[in-house]
Amino acid sequence: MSAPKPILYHYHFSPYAHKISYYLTLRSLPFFTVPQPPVLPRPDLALLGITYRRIPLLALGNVVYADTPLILAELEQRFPDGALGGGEEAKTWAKWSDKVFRSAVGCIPANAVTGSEAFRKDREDFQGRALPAGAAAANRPRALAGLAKGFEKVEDTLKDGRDWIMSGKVTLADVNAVWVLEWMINLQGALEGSDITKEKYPLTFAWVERFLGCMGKIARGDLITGEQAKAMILAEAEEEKAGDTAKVTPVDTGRNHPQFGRLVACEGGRVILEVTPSEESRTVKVVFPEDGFEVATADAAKL
Ligand SMILES: N[C@@H](CCC(=O)N[C@@H](CS)C(=O)NCC(=O)O)C(=O)O
Repeated sequence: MSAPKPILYHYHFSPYAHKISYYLTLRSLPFFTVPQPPVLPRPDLALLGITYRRIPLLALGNVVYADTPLILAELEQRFPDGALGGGEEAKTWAKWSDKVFRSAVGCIPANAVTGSEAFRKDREDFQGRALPAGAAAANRPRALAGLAKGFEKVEDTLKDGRDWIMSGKVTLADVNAVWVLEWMINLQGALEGSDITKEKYPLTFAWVERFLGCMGKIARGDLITGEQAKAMILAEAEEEKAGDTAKVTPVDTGRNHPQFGRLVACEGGRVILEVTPSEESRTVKVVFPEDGFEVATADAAKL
């Protein structure tokens, strides 16, 4: 049976979402895009009963997948012909880039789109802590030092002359590593005044360019509305399943926006919730990795 055409919920400047759009581009996999606002609320997701806030999300048939490593694993499995591979080493690079991302956020210049007061407030909710205006400048040297470590790691990996992280061909390791450095290189002002330059990290800058070159034009997907996406996703719904009410919460960011649903399975490193959107009898499944998420089950009343 052929896999359904993926539906990607994202906004164009989300670096995590780039991991997925770069992957889909490299694989030449056709997909739909439901553009999302960069801050809450996200009515297109509310239509599906999704309260988890992080972007990107990817739907395949009736199932919505959260968290980029899980999304990529699912795409590799569902579209095996030409899969990028990379195994455990690629997973290590995903964890590595999560860490570099935390430094990269501190290098976003104050005048970027993300510099507005509304954005700052939204991200306080996302981070679950105060982000006082002006604190970014004080934190910048530390953030740049963390980011430099990221560049050093890639420079060191490439020093034997290899073109790609795992040597001869592009794998998931490249996708998992490149998005965060590419974001910083191309975000105007992010590296300003730092010693993170082409001269200091020539192999890394060349690898980022090689990656962008081999992707060519980044695929944007066929635009659809949230209503159209909902219709496609619910058209595939199965009969409602029994299950305890559960709450799934990321351990790090976005903790104020857990996902509720009926717990239909928790196996193979995945947590599967079934969600009934309001005023609907049909359901949608939302899948999270166990890694990086807390699962609590109890009476609906107690959650
Ligand atoms: N571990 C998550 C992290 C995703 C993440 O942090 N995404 C950012 C956007 S780059 C986000 O959701 N920011 C808050 C928001 O857009 O609501 C993943 O791999 O999907």
